[in-house]
Amino acid sequence: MPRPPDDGVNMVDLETLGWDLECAELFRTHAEQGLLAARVAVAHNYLYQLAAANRELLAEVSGRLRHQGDIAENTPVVGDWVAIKPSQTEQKATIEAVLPRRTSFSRKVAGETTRRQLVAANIDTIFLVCGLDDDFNVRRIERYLVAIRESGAAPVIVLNKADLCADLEQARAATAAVAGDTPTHVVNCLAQDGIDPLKAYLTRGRTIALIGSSGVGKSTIINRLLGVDRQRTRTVRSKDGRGRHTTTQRELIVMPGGGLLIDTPGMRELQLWDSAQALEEAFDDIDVLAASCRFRDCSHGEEPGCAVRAAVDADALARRRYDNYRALKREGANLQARRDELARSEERRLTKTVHRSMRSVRHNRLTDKP
Ligand SMILES: Nc1nc2c(ncn2[C@@H]2O[C@H](COP(=O)(O)OP(=O)(O)OP(=O)(O)O)[C@@H](O)[C@H]2O)c(=O)[nH]1
Ligand SMILES: [Mg+2]
Ligand SMILES: [Zn+2]
Repeated sequence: MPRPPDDGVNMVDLETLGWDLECAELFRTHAEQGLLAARVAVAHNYLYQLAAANRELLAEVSGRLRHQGDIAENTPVVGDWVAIKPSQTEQKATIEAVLPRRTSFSRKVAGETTRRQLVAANIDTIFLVCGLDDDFNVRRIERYLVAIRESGAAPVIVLNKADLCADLEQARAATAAVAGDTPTHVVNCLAQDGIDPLKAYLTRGRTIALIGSSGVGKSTIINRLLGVDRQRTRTVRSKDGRGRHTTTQRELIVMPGGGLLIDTPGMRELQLWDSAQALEEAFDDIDVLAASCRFRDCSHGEEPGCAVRAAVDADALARRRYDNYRALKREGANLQARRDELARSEERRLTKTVHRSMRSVRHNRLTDKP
């Protein structure tokens, strides 16, 4: 829960939680109905821990909301602003509406299912945390940057575990080659090195989510920023327990000095969801080159006159970046095809249902005739 460690009474106002004029505008009709605003701190299966002005409370989604409209839009996730009706018993409330999201970080559900999973909402900045140990991988950074761009939040790259890096300059250069204008910070949590520059992002009302693979040090960074060990981190002994997640829930934490942090469990794999546009933005160097391709719809594969491939051949564009771009693009196209197929079969199902009910209406009318 958003519990400033030095503050038992928890005196936070809505602005501290990120509320602003835009929120107020979106909330206007709910306010007119006497509902209160709160922010989702933790989303359990059916129960939500909320932070409201000067208090925390538990809430459930109202039956009406659960059965109306779009499930994804109406299912609260961490970071969401919700309209609540407090109940008589002070601590419990019902969620009557979820405010439209300003930004949302999502990914495709792991595995074969074609479903989107919303990770967090209304994030301003995302710290993409990477470990500078053996696990360091710039291709993964490229992939995450596409997903972050898709979310609408501003990316910041945090290279952690600098103490475990044999060649820091090389790692920096490799990151710079894929980062574009994304700010990059190098951190060593053990020595508390590089933490202060991160504090500059913690301004009042700004929401920062930390994402990245398991074990890269997201929770450790939060503890360093807080100055107390609030988040559980992986113990040194279980270092070999690869793939085990120490953080198991997403959680919004109110920072005592201002700003909000969202800790998230590490992701084993990040599959992109809606990446077409974000991909072109994240690979804007390729996008610029593509303007000189002979064909406007050049896929930068086998077509003649491809400026992107020419740049690769001339060593002006790294081959591995080009390969990753093509792989991510293929992944996006495959997903789109599956989503289209799903939409078509849903449509067929609907059409069938409509026809069936039309037939039965017709049949009833005929039999009803005197
Ligand atoms: N050597 C070194 N170890 C670090 C550093 N930062 C964190 N660690 C260690 O890395 C391990 C994993 O850190 P966590 O903060 O639990 O990682 P996490 O990203 O939160 O992991 P999940 O919660 O599983 O997603 C812990 O044992 C930390 O002590 C660092 O800068 N250098
Ligand atoms: Mg963690
Ligand atoms: Zn081309």
